Amino acid sequence: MADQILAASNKHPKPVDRVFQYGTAGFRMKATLLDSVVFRVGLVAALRSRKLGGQTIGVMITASHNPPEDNGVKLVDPMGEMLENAWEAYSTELANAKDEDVPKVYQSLEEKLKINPETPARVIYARDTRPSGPKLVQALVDALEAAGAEYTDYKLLTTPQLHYLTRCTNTEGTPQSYGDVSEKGYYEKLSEAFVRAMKGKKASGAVTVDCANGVGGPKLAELLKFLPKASAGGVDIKIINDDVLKAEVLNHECGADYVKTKQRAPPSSKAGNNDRCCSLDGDADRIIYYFNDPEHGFRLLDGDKIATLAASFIGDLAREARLINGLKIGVVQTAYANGASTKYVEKQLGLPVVCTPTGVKWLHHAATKFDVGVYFEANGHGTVVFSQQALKAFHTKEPESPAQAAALETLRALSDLINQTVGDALSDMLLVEIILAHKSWSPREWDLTYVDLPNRLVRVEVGDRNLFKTTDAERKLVEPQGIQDQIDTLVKKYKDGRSFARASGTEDAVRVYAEAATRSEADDLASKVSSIVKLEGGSKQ
Ligand code: G16
Repeated sequence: MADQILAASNKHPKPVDRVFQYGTAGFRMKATLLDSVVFRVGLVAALRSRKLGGQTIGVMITASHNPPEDNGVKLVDPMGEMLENAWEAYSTELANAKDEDVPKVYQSLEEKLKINPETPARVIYARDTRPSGPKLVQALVDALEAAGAEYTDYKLLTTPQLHYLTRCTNTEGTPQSYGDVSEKGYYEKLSEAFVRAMKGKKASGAVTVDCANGVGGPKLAELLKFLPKASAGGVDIKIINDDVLKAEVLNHECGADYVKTKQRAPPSSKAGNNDRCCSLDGDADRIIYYFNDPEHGFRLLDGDKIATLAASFIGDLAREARLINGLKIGVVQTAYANGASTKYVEKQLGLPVVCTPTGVKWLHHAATKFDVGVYFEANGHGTVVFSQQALKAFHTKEPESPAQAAALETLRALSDLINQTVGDALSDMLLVEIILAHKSWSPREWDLTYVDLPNRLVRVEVGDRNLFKTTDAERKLVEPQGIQDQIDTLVKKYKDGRSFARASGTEDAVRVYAEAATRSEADDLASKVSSIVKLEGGSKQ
């Protein structure tokens, strides 16, 4: 096998002087630099599958919210979760090996991890709509063939669909079966659950969905074929920004990341006052809602607002179903969560909040400690996970009234609708639509649940982002030395001020977040902290 790996690897040479790192969501960079990385990730996928006794591993080729010329690759573990932490380091090691050392590093991992090379290796993969995708897929296939892995190409998928299919593949024919192993199975599962959860309720008005000109566009169009029409109990879903043929428009002035960071609707939006709108990101794992308030202007309903909406709704259902005392419900956030949302969850909803570093893998893990773990990053990446005990209770509790029976049925439907593997913009959108229909809420009523502290997110380009090291769930910098003291001194000068800086794991930049009692204070704090970061981070070459 070593000879095959070397011969195949020679077709995918590593760019000299490049150091690669498995970041927040796998490897991300300019697509032109990624060929050798994808090849080597293919080798890791084969090793990981063999290590897990031939369970299927997923590989997703996407750069999600990043610009069209970028691409990325990440691995999905058997139950649809993000790759186990230790394996990120093995991936990084193989990605950085000299070309001629690739077979040696592969074999040393095999030995170190006690992997039997005779065990079958199984991999499934998919990609988003970027033009660089097909060539990178070829690099992946070359690796899988050299490593003797079986593989299935799912072509174009959203990232959460690939996570879903990975879990379905590994649970097929078992009592834990997660669903039919097909893209169609995904649409059927979501639409059936949606119909059950909407029973007797009616959506009000239309929702306009900005698909970031990414893979979410065609996939949402496909999902619509399975959902009931608005006249038959469905939602009127209007799709915009679904051009996947013009590569350069992907994520350009549209999509969830644009709306969240710019705090404005895509310029192409033609939505009127109070119209319900949402934006997906380039691979449809994030969603942000918003609307234009005639009095207050643009209003953002971000991941925090989706989390609080979901937590309060599921909490109410659990109460109606008389399950509330037996279930631990909690919310998981990151440092980016608006301070007002954390306060609302703790004080108004009376639920515990856990803060983790950025990256779904951290949030997901923390959420599984609850029976109902609601996790969302403020940028709209999140989902709700249910423990086995919660699912059992939804299915076995004997209702004593029609209201209790209805609450239990909605809980069962939600547990089928919500993607248990990872944040999924399509499933999350249906969840929000269901909740708004149940509550007969417009986006304005949802927005009024609590008032966000004015905040600002700034992307600061520095000479070396790796100089910035954090602690306390990324809320404090330990390096460069002395920088946190400067930030602390500044923050004290602002009412309700809070600010932090951390190196991005998907972009070559440091992100600075600031919030304060007023818009001008939040902007001022963000700009001052950004200046400190720029100074300490060195100038860009
Ligand atoms: C990815 C991760 C998210 C993270 C985001 C930004 O999102 O999956 O968990 O919040 O990157 O990360 P960072 O601030 O480290 O750049 P996506 O949608 O790009 O896959």
